[in-house]
Amino acid sequence: MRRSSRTLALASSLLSSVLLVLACDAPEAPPTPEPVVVPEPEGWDDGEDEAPPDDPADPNDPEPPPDDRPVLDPAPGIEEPGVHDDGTGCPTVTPADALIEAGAVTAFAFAGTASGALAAEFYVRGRNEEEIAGEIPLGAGGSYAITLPVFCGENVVKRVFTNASCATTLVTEVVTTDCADADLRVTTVWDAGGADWELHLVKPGGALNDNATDCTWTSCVSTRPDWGVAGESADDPRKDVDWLGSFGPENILLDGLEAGVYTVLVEHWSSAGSADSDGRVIINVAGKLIVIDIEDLAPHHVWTAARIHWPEAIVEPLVEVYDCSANWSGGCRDALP
Ligand SMILES: [Ca+2]
Ligand SMILES: [Ca+2]
Ligand SMILES: [Ca+2]
Repeated sequence: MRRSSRTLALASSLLSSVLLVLACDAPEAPPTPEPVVVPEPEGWDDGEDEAPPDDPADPNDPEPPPDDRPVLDPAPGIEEPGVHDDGTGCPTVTPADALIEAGAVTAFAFAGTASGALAAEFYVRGRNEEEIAGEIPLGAGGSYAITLPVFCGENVVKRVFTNASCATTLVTEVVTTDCADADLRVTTVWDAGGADWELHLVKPGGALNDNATDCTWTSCVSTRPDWGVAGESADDPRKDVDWLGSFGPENILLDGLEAGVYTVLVEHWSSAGSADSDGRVIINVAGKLIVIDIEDLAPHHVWTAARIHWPEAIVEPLVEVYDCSANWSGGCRDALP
């Protein structure tokens, strides 16, 4: 007690000295003007008062993605091939391939087990910054099997397996050979409620479900329509990943486009699907990445997702939903687009 009283007395004396010095040294301050109060006009709210101030630039922030590119990577910054655990009680991933020499393919079947995982996502990035992403459905015990489009040359493939306490990222370098960098890749992914979405790429002047001008399951999986130069196959489209259940993905690639306007459409094919099924179309064209969200696509409805103008490589995202249930027979038979 005695000690603290002395300390207080000393502090008080020091404070007085400091105040005295400050008072002596301070220049004569001008009188503080009365603040002018401007009344708020009644009933007027331009919303500016609530706007948060702009954050000052932080020099430690990473560079923003160029051109407002959408972010698809579920594990940004994790690039080293191998398994990366972030958390505790992490899923056990087998096999954990760091490198896959896939050969002369445009798609690859990935399969394995992520024991202890409750959800999973994939991400593929090509050497020209092409990107796709989506969900990996997990079976019993965390087993999975999914065919993913891969790009020409070296790919970074990420599989991210999560549970309540951990995210495990498996990064795999996947190399394809004897390939060409396709001018255009169109990919669609959807959710558990979607029962067999169907991706279509219609050439300039073409029509939905016309086998000569629409690249889809009837025309473009085991055969190819002859687009571009007649008799030349390198400029024909290909649906290299087709899927009949939930989630997808489906993928169409085309190299050597004709001048004109291509149309991307998605049908919700099976009547067993949910009316509130969601998904997206991902377009990689001429170095651009365009992501178009699709919401509540009911069975036997058609979503016109984009028009692609070539050679300008301009993509027009669209929200055009068409109810084709009155004229559905192995696909929509009405005249679209
Ligand atoms: Ca399908
Ligand atoms: Ca051709
Ligand atoms: Ca929905």
